[in-house]
Amino acid sequence: MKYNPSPGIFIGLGANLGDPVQQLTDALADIDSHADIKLLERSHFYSSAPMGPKDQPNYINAVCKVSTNLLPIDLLHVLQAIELSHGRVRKAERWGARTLDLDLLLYGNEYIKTEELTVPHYGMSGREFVLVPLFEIQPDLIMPNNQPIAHWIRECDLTALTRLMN
Ligand code: A4P
Ligand code: MG
Repeated sequence: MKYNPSPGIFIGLGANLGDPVQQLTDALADIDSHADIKLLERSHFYSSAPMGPKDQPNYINAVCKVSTNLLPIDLLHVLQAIELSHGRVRKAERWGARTLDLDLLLYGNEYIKTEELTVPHYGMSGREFVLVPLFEIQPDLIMPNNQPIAHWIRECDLTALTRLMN
């Protein structure tokens, strides 16, 4: 079933170590400068309270929309290479602090479930720091469960989310 009216490809960006605004800015430039990826749109940056362990700094989050002829798994590998080039160290702790996290949120209308890749991203519909920037760039999005994104935004607690000037 089709859930995404404009079959875009959306990537979630997050960081809470080092200089998060700079890392997100650099990651967007890296995404756009890749030969097979074109950056179409990006949201504002948002400051958000950490989900998961609370003894970590606030995050900076954003979402971007791209076009690419890469297959989803190849796009994931490009995103992981960009994470590593920005000093990302994968740790055992779930939801711990990181210099850069790039999640493939949606790839058109595709459903993918392999050991390496789940699309739509499993956590996107419950996270205000994903939904609000996604809404900013695609307000007519119908989420994978067939409800408009506006419905999910209404359910969110937005008190710990602040839009930045960037
Ligand atoms: N993977 C499967 N599907 C995907 C996908 N759609 N996109 C696999 C990206 N990766 C995907 O990811 C673990 C594995 O997920 C990868 O090897 C990949 O094959 P990871 O980035 O190494 O680990 P992670 O990010 O620590 O785990 P997880 O569970 O994905 O964490 P989340 O969900 O990304 O959450 N609080 C705020 N305010 N803002 C945040 O951005 N982020 C997290 C991390 C915690 N708290 C946060 C935020
Ligand atoms: Mg991740």
